[in-house]
Amino acid sequence: VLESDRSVRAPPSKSEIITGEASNNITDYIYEKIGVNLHHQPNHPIGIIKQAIYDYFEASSPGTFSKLDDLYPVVTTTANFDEMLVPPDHVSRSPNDTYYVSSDKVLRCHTSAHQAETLRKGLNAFLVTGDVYRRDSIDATHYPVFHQMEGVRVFSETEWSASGLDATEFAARDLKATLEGLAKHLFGNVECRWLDTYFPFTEPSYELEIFFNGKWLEVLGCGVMQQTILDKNYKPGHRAWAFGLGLERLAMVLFDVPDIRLFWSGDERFLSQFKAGDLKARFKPYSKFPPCYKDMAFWTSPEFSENNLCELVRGIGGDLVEEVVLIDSFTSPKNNKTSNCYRITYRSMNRSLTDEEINALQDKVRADTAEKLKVQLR
Ligand code: FA5
Ligand code: MG
Repeated sequence: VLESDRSVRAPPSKSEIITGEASNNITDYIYEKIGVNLHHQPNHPIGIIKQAIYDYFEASSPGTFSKLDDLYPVVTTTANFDEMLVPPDHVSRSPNDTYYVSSDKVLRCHTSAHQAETLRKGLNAFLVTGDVYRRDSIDATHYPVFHQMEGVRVFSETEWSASGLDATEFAARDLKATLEGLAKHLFGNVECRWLDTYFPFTEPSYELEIFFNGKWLEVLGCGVMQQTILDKNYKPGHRAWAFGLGLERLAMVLFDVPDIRLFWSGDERFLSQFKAGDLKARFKPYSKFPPCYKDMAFWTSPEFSENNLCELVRGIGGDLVEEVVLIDSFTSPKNNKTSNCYRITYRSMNRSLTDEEINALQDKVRADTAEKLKVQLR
């Protein structure tokens, strides 16, 4: 069976994902997220926002966009990287950033992994929604599993020549107008800004940020598709735009959700506040339980990486971990060694934690950090 023909409705067995191969870096914690498919739950904020975006595209260009939301999350490195022109030495290919099933298969790190194959099916406008996986930092707006929606629209020459613009300018303008329209549809008036950025698969490339809880929050990346992707997988003589939206980020802004872990909590006090079609709901926090802070200092090693530390802490503390943040770092003039101090915040979203259980978790974090990350605790 081709990975691309498999259904997400039949989740993989554990041995298919945690393969025991040398390149495999997938934890039980991550395996358990596969097949949950929050975007298939109509009354969940992720399902609601998906539908609201579908509604916007249906209203503004009826019948234009095909919708795919059950493509299997294990993809080849070819689909995830090569076909998207990600250079061989790009950081996103590193096992520090991406979950590898085997040396040539990954848990997709973006829905762009399906762009080329969907173009090859001959579709000229589509929305692909799915769960994506990344080794990343830990805080209120980052989670190792989240949901993206990819959008692609292909134009033919008759469309841009009628506008009097060149093809790239035409596509770029249509893209920005489309996404600004979407932001208006979802949020009414919010403070937004466009930033120029870089993606290997688009040129020019942009990011959209929204002002939320006192900070600029990145909600999407987009741009005019690299012509070689389109020529190779669709047909010559066309131009296209593409975008990738972070659904959790949009849902956080829309529904006023302060912590990304809430989407996964399964807590009725959270879930009962949302209903299919209701974009007016605003999350009312239920009692917040007290946080518990634990600091850990160590001499780093050349191989040390923050993502490895986050992965290790998540593997032990699961969703009790709210944040991992570097609070101090200095290099000793004597031996030129660098000491880092990380603060780990533990907090449950539905109960009080006891000192004993946190201490037990933190002891394990310390022991494993020393042993597996090969650093010297201070
Ligand atoms: C991408 O993934 C590109 N594939 C997007 C794209 C598609 C660009 C098509 C151009 C054309 P990026 O890594 O910036 O880009 O992620 C896109 C969005 O995913 C971010 O803007 C953010 O909303 C969301 N996101 C990224 N990392 C996390 C995370 N750890 N937790 C939650 N949301 C995240
Ligand atoms: Mg980005």
